Amino acid sequence: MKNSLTEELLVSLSADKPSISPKFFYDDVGSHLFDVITLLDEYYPTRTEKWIMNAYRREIADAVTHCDILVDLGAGNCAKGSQLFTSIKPKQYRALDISKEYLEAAVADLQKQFPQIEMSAHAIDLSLPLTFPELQALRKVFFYPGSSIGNFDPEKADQFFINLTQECYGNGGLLIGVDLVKDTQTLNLAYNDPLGVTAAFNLNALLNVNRLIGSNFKLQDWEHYAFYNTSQSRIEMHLRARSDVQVTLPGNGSQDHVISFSAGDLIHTENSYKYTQEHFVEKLGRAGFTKIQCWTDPNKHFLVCFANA
Ligand code: AVI
Repeated sequence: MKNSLTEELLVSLSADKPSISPKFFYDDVGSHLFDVITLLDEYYPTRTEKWIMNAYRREIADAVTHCDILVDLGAGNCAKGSQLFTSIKPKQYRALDISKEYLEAAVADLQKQFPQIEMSAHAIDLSLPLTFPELQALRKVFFYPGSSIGNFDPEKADQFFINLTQECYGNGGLLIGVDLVKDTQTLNLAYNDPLGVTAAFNLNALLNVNRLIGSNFKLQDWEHYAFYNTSQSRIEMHLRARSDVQVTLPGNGSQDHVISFSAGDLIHTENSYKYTQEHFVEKLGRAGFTKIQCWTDPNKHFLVCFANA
């Protein structure tokens, strides 16, 4: 595990455009920091999605019709998934996330409140194909809220949707939330909050990498840098070197690897794509989803869709 992670990070950090995968954000500290981000005034997606889910609760439940199992992709603290329990009434709830300890604690809590729903928690890497042969006979509703789909490159998002339509076997669908294209100022502020929580979330990836592979990133050498790239319709998050920096990645038995960065060099940590409603619906349709129903807020800042497979 340690060796393959070291190898992965050595390749990504030594590339022409150095990067650290966003999956490294979500250790225990990072997961909690993300929860705090969702409470910030500047970070509108979470509360706007919640507003849509509440305002259109009945319509959404009608669109979903029947649900044998709610498969919560990227469940986090399970707060969003559990809010659907009373309206769509799943018989089973399967929570998936990258951060296992965090997820298990959340599901254990929830199970006490909803003993009638059969629940399980599973750690997964959503960048890999999903397969649920044991759920084939059930009507599955995949739930992917929070615009996490925006963190996939558009081609990867297409693959992800195709994977989900196949896993539904014609019986089920996808309930998904996605952030919409809007004015640049609102977007930039959402990823540059004055309290510095997003900066801490971004920098924490370095601490997580240090812990996982024994590298020696120092927080004081790096700063948070995020901006909206209009031509790509995406927020880009980077860590920018404050000075010339050398980082050592342990060689695990062989020689250590030293990577040099100059002041101003960037490590790309995340893209967060923003879509127009038309483009997003077209994307779902291309992947094989049908009867796509959409709901949005009065400012058209965020979009929720239910797409039948
Ligand atoms: C998880 N994901 C949808 C968040 C986003 O908005 O792309 C991650 C995030 N990064 C910085 N702030 C929030």
